[in-house]
Amino acid sequence: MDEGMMVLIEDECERMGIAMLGVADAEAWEGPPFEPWPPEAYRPKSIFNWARSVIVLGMPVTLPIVDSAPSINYHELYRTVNAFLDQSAYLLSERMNRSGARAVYLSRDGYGGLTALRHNPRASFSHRHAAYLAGLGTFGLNNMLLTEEYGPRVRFVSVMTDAELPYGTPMDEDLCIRCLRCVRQCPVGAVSDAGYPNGLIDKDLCRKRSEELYLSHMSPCGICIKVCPVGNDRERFGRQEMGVYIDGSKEPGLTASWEHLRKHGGSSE
Ligand code: B12
Repeated sequence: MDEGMMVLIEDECERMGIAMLGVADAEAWEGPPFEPWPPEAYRPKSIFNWARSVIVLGMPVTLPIVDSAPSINYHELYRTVNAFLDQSAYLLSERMNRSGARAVYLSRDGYGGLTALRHNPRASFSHRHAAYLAGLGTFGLNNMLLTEEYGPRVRFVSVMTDAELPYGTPMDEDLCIRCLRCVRQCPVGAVSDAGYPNGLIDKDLCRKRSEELYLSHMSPCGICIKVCPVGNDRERFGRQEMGVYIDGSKEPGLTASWEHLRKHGGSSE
């Protein structure tokens, strides 16, 4: 066990301002906890045969901005978080390489735009599964990994390394309460009530919705993560009242602010 390397990783993450850090055992992909599971070629040891650990970094998308989605503000926040995750994972991997380990980061997404997903709707590696195995959260009906702190409003990136690190294990408690809000409020009906992994979302319907929003600079959609009641961020921002997503007249001030944010910066203004 390389405890010195783990201290270095924690220090670097603290310095960079990383909100969530977890480590998964690269071997943990080999005994699938459920089916379907990422096939052999999508597992860490198939991608880099020297991989022993997968480090997962997570950063939140801030609730009041997700609340305004679809909007230019969520569009920009999404881009900011993506760039920050990739840069942080790159910096961490290079810092580890200078300290004698092998470390490689895989981009937080790994696809060249929505058109590229039309024929191949998968990336080469799934950060959600890495975060699950690292013990950062559990899968929700919306197919997202739900976390205690931010519910599904968190994005991930992974670093594969040959360092042997202290591993997390999947959480016992299921964080999804099956309230069906994500199922009922998805504007294109892409979310199934069967639950992950039996009810995988209709990726093509979701992708098409993002494509439409992209034309007005308001992608991605974000509704299935904003209507999820799970996450301590709801209390922090005083946003536990969920009815407002269905009936806006319950809190006219709040919905007026969302309308205001949506009216600017996109070509639909
Ligand atoms: C492609 C993609 C999309 C596509 C398809 C969505 C999807 N559900 O896969 C689109 C553009 C529609 C999309 C939308 C969104 N996404 Co997205 N997306 C990705 C991306 C780039 C790849 C996912 C992937 O391919 N994983 C790999 C495969 C192995 O996993 P899988 O699809 O679940 O596969 C299962 C089965 O299909 C089967 N399987 C997999 N491969 C194969 C192959 C064969 C041959 C077989 C038989 C079976 C099989 O096993 C798997 C396990 O059950 C990831 C980033 C990443 N690289 O991880 C982000 C990611 C999953 N997205 C994310 C987010 C947040 C979103 C959105 C909320 C964005 C938004 N709109 O605001 C929406 C939510 C949609 C939803 N509810 O699912 C986050 C999730 C964070 C979290 N907390 O969980 C990720 C991890 C990005 C990130 N870096 O944080 N996304």
